Amino acid sequence: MDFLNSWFRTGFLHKTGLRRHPRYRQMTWMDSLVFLATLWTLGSTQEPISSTTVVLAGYPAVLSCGYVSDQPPVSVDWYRLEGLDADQERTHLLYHDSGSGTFAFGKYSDRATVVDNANLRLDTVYMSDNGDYECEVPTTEDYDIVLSKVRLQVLDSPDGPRITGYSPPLFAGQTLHLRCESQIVGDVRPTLVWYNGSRELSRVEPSVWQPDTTTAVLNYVLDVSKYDNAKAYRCQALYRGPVGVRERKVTLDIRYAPTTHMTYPLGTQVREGDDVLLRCGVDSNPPATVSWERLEGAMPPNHKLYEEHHLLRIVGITRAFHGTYQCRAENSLGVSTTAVSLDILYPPSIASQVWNKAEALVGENFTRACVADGNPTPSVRWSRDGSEEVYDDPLYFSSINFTDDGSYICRARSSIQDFPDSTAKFRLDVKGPPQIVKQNTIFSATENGSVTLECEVESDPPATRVAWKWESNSIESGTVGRYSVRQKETPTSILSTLTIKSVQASDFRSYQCLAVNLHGEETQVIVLERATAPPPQPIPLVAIVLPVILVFIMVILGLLYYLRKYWQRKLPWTPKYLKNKDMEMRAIEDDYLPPIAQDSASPMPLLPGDDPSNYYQEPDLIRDLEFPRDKLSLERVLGRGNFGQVIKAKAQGVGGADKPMTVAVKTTKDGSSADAKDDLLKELKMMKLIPPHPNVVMLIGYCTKTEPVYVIVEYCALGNLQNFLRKCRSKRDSTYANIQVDERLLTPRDLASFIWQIARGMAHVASLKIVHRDLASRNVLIDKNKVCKISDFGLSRDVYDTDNEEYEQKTQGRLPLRWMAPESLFDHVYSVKSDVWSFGITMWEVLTLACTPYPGLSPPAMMERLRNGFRMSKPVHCNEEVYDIMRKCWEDDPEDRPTFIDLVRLLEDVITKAEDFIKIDEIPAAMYDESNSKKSKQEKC
Ligand code: ACK
Repeated sequence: MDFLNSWFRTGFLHKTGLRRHPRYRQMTWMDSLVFLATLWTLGSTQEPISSTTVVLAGYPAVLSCGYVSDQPPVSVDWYRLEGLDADQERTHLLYHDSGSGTFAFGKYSDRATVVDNANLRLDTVYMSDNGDYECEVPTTEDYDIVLSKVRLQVLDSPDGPRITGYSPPLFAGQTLHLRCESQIVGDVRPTLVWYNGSRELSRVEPSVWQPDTTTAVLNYVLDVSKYDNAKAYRCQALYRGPVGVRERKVTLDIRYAPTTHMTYPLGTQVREGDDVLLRCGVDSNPPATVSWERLEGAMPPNHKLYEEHHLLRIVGITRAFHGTYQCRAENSLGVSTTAVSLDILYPPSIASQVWNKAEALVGENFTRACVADGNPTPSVRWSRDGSEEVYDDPLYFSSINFTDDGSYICRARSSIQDFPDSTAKFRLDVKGPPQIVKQNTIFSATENGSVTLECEVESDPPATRVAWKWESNSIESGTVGRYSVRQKETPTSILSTLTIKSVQASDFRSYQCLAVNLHGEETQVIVLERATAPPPQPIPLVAIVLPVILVFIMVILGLLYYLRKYWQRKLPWTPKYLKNKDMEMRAIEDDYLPPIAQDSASPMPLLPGDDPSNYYQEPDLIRDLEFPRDKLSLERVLGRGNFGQVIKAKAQGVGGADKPMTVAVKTTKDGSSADAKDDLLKELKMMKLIPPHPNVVMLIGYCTKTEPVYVIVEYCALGNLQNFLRKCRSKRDSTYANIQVDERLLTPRDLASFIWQIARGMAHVASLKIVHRDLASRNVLIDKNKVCKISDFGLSRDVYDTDNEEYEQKTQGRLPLRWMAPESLFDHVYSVKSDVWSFGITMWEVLTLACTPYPGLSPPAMMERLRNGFRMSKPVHCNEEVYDIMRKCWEDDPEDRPTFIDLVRLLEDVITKAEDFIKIDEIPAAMYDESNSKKSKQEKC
């Protein structure tokens, strides 16, 4: 009966709505009928929905029954309601819990449980679980029940994130407030994250939301710039469980004015003829329109625009279209421009007027500029045709000389290596009065013999007249009595000869050779002396056998002559020769000792060729050599300067000798200042301190008691070494073949010997603690035996050499800048070691046959270079060892330079192997060619 009542209550009553009866658990089927009849007559009563639970499909759900008590209920029944209203309402028991056990029915069987006394938990909900549920819990034994109706709303998925706050157009500089919202469904709360690309910008965790919050919100604030254009901002909602990640993104469209920059060309230097591509990089939103212009004027005719790519192309650009190219970009928000300056590079080219031939008069200043165009600006240097020396531009000659005659090449060179040089050449034709080439100015003859005097004239324009004059005679050509004049013309000179037959005593005199041309005249004094040696007697022809004897004698004589020449040529001056002679070697060593220690009894060092009788020796150092003026007969001027002159003279009774001695007399010129006289006296004072030495010009005497002051020194027939070397240049070919027939012919051995002798002379001077201060080849004299003698002592350098540009003007006087050591140039310090420096320069002069040192460099340029450690390079034709010696003389620190004694020894070692001392074949031809033979001492290499 119980079972029937139970079925009746759970099945029938429940389905019919009778369970809503407050006592339906105690109802019998009769009660039910009465109650149903009441319901039917009263109408149905609906339970209100007590709560709604929203869940996501796939997640668990807990439906609340609303039962609140400390005691667990007697039973719990959960029903699923079907149908929309009470009439149609049907219920399914899905869960039953009572003292006899718990039951879950149907599709809830494996996922429904009761938690917290009466609440129903579904482990996983499905979309099909959407609907209303009811729970029934009796509270007391009197069958009172608690009924609760719960609505379960199952959502497929949450709404997902939504972005608000952005509405284009947006302009750079504005602030953007982005908002991201996403739905919270029940317990399913998302984490919200803002991203820019993969970069996380901000995040909010689910725990911050209150239980009843239904929307998760995350804001992001941004000051936008143009760089945010096209950037995507993402908002992600991360749900635990099956929903997972939901995302929304927004792409910004930021508007801004254009900006421009030049992307091509990469450099601003282009070569003429190249194609040039210019590209303007434009950044703008909305897009800009782009145009090009050339600020200096018209665009090149051959240009093309590619608007789409903002490109400008110029085909084969020319230098005329250098300048600034500008690109202009414009949109609704603004304008921007950018420019590039194109520098068009092109090779050097020299303006054609440089090709003109130029003429200049001797003594004039001459300048010629070389105008060269090119980009980059080319460096312009001048050189002389056939020479390696270079000169700065403009080419400048102060007081031009015949030696400057020649072709000059201007070379413009670009710093860009593969641009070819541009060259132009012009001929400089130097015109001026004739020049008498000094050869032999003293001739000798015997009485009744005949003699031919020679005078060689070089002239441009050609000499209009060359004549011989003496007393009242003047002969240009032809024969007058015993005198006949002939002229032989060569391409470069006229050789005029005066032949005197049956020479008479009155013919021993001086003659003038006069040459005249358009620009002036020149006179040379030529002296005819009486020959001292008697002419050889003719060998009488006696008989027929005589020719045989004659031939025999001639052969012997020839042999003797040859041997004599051979030994002469062996150059007894070389150290090698001296080394073989003990006596003389000792003499050399003695030179290294202070000569003060030498007494008059010890032999003076002799060099072969020295004539001991020529030396006027005095035992005392401070010698009184006052010479009687009337014993001096002046002959001719050897050379003169502004204040002084050197005169050749005969001195009678020197050292008690019977024969007159040929001497040179240094004196002041008429009208020269008191300073000039002082200088000469100073030089005399210095010379008096120097005991005789074969390589120092010897003081023979002086006349100081009355005016003019005469300083008498030994005569050196070959003049100064500088002039001598320059004169020797033209004889090169025969010289180096060693066919020696003329004192002007030089061998490498000669040059070696000169250097060595100068070192010896200076060792002597240095041992006396005398500083020369002006050692240079022009101040070395050379006698007829090619013995070098140091001369020009004291401070009177300018007295005899005023036309010598080698003394550059300084405040107190002219200074030999090119010969001076750095400490003298820059600090005015002079010492024996600064003389050593000058010796190195003198050595260089000898080896280049007297080129001007630092060729091509002006004095300031030379000094600047010297200060920076520059030294002259090795003359091509001299060997390394010799150059090494020079370089030692040019050490910066004076202490590092050798002494003159060291130098004598070093040179002995080197020049004993004199064969390769100078490499003959490598001597630059231009240095010696015939045209140079007429060059003066201003010779530049
Ligand atoms: O080369 P030179 O003929 O030699 O020209 C100069 C000129 O005088 C002016 O200095 C010459 N000279 C100087 N001293 C002497 C001397 N002692 N013997 C011969 N010539 C001399 C020098």
